[in-house]
Amino acid sequence: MTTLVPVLGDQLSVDLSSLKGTDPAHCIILMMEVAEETTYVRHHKRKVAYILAAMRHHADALRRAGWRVDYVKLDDPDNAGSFTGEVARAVERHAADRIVVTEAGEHRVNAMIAAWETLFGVPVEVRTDTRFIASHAEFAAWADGRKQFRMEYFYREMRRKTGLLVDTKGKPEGGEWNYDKENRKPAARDLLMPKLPHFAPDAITRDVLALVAARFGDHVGSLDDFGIAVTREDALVTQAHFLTHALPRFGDFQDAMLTGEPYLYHAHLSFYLNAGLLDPLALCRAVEAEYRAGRVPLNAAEGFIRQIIGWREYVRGIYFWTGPEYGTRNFFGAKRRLPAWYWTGETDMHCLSQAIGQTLDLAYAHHIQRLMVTGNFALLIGADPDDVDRWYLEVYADAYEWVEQPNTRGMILFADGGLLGSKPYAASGAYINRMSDYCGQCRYDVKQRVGPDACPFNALYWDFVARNEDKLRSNQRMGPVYRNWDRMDAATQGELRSQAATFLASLDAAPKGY
Ligand code: FAD
Ligand code: DLZ
Ligand code: SF4
Repeated sequence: MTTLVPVLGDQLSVDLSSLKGTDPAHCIILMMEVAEETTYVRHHKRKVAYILAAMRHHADALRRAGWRVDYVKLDDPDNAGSFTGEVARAVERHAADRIVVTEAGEHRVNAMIAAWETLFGVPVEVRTDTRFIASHAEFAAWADGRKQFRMEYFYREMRRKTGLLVDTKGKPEGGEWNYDKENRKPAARDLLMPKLPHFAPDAITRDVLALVAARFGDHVGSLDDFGIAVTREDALVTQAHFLTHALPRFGDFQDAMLTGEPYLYHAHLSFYLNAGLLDPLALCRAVEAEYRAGRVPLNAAEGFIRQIIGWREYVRGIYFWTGPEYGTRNFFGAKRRLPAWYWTGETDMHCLSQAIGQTLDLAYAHHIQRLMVTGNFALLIGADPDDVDRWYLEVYADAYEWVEQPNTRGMILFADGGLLGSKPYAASGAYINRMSDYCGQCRYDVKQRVGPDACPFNALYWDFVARNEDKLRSNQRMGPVYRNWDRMDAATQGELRSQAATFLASLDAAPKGY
């Protein structure tokens, strides 16, 4: 009797559901580095290096814990190149008579898994991924029959379920469920801004870095100064560092952006949460403990917990509740290709060159850069959601489709027509100017709306509003925006639209990324 347990690259958790109740004496864990996963989009070099290095370290950790692990490396000459091909070889090699696997985070991979029983003629047990707080059934029970989804109501359910920041009478700590309005201070430069821990690559990671440099030289991004944690122990060091040094100010400066400061008071924990090195609920309990000990204010603790048990769970719920059809939605019928400079950062728009440049260096940008800079620009120019999805999936080391797609297609592009959020996050240059120091260092003038020096976001914003009037005017939350548009005289409206048309024509004439 041999049970084969395939463990995927984002399932690097010691208490993975597929391992629970499984007898190590009768089980082989299969871990596979496969070309299909490394290239189904052209992942950032740092992302591939992080995942492969974390996989290799996790295999060692599992072995130390008494498991038998069969690990197939990317450069193994017999490597079949896909999960299905490698599972086929392993079933044969180990005469496996059963497969147990934790469900995958992408429909694409779950479709592969669904075919295994027929292909290999052995029973396949697919287990729920218990690392999330809401099961698919719980999300469906919340979602079914609702005309409108709002993260806030789902989030309250998760607060009640976990008891996080809820008092003994079931009331939210401090009287409010959400302190979002206290999360919007613009950042000021501060010499005490925390520096992220850096982990020097060991021999295993150095091997992976050499492999990635040799094999994925044509993928975007840099491997320079690679210092990402690739073990659970080091991920826990980063978590502890965040709790002490960044969390206290996370709430105040959650939406802020500063030139040359990629992290500010953000956690940089999504890489580890999504690959399984850290446990989201344990992290939230640690955050709550910091608040209860009086070391962090409520707006920080609540703001952070909301991101994890609110947004993170909510986007996953939407991805699985809607199914693969969600990835085809295109409410505005947008079809503009992304410009080639999304892959180089070479643009005069300082906010975009900062957000993209740092993404290419680090495979990381914080939420407001993803949402209000690269995302906002993609929305305003009418970028094709397929291009935008692919770009976000490629460039961020925390990107797997379950989390990337609802954020991209739903949150930034409103391509789902308002399922995830109630109105598009469209903004002119004024928002970026308020929340960052970018505009002061830009060749464009954020105060101007037309003319050669005008900030492109300004005319693009009004053009987006006018262009999509038939789809958006009836949206109650867009009422004030259309009232402002209506107050402008026809000449002003015409100037704004022609300024945007000139800019868009120049984009269309420039090289494209895909
Ligand atoms: P912090 O700002 O410190 O937040 C703490 C944690 O909250 C994050 O680690 C993350 O786990 C969670 N979180 C916060 N917001 C979200 C959200 N909207 N959705 C899911 N989790 C959230 N996050 C990913 O993990 N993978 C992605 O592929 C991804 N793609 C995104 C694409 C777009 C267009 C946008 C707008 C957001 C995306 N996010 C994604 C959400 C968010 O930007 C990142 O989780 C965050 O920037 C990670 O950095 P951090 O760990 O420093 O986060
Ligand atoms: C993202 C990724 C990459 C780059 N490489 C591998 C790999 O070689 N082997 C593996 O098991 N997983 C990899 N992954 C993560 C998978 O793509 C991820 O597990 C699935 O998409 C399911 O979310
Ligand atoms: Fe970005 Fe406009 Fe500000 Fe330049 S002026 S940084 S383009 S918002």
